Amino acid sequence: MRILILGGDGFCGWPTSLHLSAQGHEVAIVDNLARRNMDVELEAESLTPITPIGTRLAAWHEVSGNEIPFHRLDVANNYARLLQLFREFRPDAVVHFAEQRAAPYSMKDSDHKRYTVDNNVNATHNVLAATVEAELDIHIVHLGTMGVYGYGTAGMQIPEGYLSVKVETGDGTEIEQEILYPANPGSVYHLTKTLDQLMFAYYAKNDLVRVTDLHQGIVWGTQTKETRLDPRLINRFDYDGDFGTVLNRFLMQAAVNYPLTVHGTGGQTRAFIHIQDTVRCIQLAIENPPARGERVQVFNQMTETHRVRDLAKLVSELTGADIDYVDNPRKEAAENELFVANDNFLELGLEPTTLRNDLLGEVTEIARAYAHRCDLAKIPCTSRWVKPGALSSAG
Ligand code: NAD
Ligand code: USQ
Repeated sequence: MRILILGGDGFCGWPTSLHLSAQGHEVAIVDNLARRNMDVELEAESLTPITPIGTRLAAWHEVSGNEIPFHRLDVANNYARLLQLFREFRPDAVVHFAEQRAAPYSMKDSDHKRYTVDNNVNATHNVLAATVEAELDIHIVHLGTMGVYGYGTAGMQIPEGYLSVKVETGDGTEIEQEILYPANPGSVYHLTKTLDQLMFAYYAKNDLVRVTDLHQGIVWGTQTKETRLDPRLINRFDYDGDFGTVLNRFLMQAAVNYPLTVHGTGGQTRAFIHIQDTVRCIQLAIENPPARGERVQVFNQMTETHRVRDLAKLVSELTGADIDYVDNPRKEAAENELFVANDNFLELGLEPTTLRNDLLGEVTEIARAYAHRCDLAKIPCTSRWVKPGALSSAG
C-alpha cells in the first residue's frame, strides 16, 4: 500500500513510519518539524539524542534498503501543497499524527491555546477536504485520544466510540440508538480531539470518507524493533513538564534520583499502551479499513489501565525512588475509576506488551543510559489549568 504519514517525525509517527516501511509498504513522511521547534522554544530536548530527519532517513535506507521520502509541509496552513501531494502520491491510507499533542502545552496561556486549536482543527479539516477534492478513496487513520471520553467515573465500561442509548418518545414508546459517546474534554488539547471527531463523522456521512479514529491511551516506552536497529534511528523521549507523559517521566525521574512527581493524591486512573503496540495497532487498523459509506470506525487503542499513585509505587519498588505528592496543576478529578473496552484490537490479533514485563528494561535501556542528558530544571510541570487568582479558581 502507499501510506502517507502526517507527523512522521514525532514520537509515535517515526516508529510507525519505520514499521510500515519494514512491512513492505511504500511510505512517505510529511512533517513541518513543529515539535523540534518547540524543543527550542521550551529549551528542553528529548532525553534520547534524536538525529535530524535527513540523518534518520539516510540511516533507514542504509539499514533496510527502503527509501522514505520526506515532505516538509505544514498540514494546517499549506492546503495547496497537501492537495498536490495527495494527487501525486495517491495514498491508499493517510495516518494522521500531525497535531499539537501535549495537554500542559495547550494550557500555558492564550497563545498556546489558540495555536493548539488552529493547528489541530485546521490540520484535520485540511486532510478531509483534500481527500474529497483529490477524489481519492483514502482510508484516514487518525490518532485520537482516550481523553475524549472524559476522566470522571463513568460507572460502566467505556465502549469503543459509540454509546447505546434508549430514548422515551412522546407516546411512551422507547427507541434505541447508538450515538457518539458524549465528549468531555479535560484540556484545550483534548477539546481539539473532540472537535476532530465531529469533523470525521460529518465527512464520513456526507462524502463517504473512510475513517478509523484510534482513541489512544498514554504511550510509554521509547524504542521499537525498527528504531533499535541503528543508534541514528533512536526515537524521542520527552520528560519535560509540558511534553513528558506520566510513566516515562517517572522512569526518568527515578534514574536521576528526582522524587516521583505524583499530582495530588495520584488517584487519577488512565489508560496506557507501549509504543511497540502503538505501531502494531496502526498496522492492524490500516489492514482493516471500514467500508465506504460506513460510519467512523473507532478503536480504543490501549492495553491496560493504572492509577498514577500505583505506577509511582511500582517504579519506586523497582528503583528505590522516593515519591513526592505535589499540588496538582491541572483541573481534573482527584480520583476516578476507568474500565475500557478494547476488544477490537484483541480480536484483530494484538498481543499486549505488559508494563510488568517491560518496565525494568526501559529504566536501564533508556532512562539510566541517557540520564546525563536530563536538565533537572525542566522536570516541574509549570503549566496550570487555572491561574492563581483567576475568576474560575474559586470553583
Ligand atoms: P509528537 O509531537 O511527538 O508528534 C507530532 C508530529 O506532528 C511532530 O513531529 C510535529 O512536528 C508534527 N506536526 C504537528 N503539527 C503539524 C502540522 N500542522 N503540519 C505538519 N506536521 C505537524 O506527538 P506524538 O506523541 O507522536 O503524538 C502523535 C499523535 O498521537 C497526536 O495526534 C496525539 O494526540 C496522539 N496521541 C499521543 C499519545 C502519547 O502519549 N504520545 C497518546 C494518545 C494519542
Ligand atoms: N501526572 C502526574 N505527574 C506527572 C505528570 C502527570 O501525576 O509528573 C498525571 C496528570 O495529572 C494526569 C495523568 O498523570 O492525571 C496523565 O498525564 P500525562 O501528561 O501522562 O497524559 P495526558 O496529559 O493525559 O496526555 C497524554 C498525551 C496526549 C494523549 C493522552 C492520552 O500527551 O497526547 O492524548 O496522553 S489520554 O490521557 O488517554 O487522554
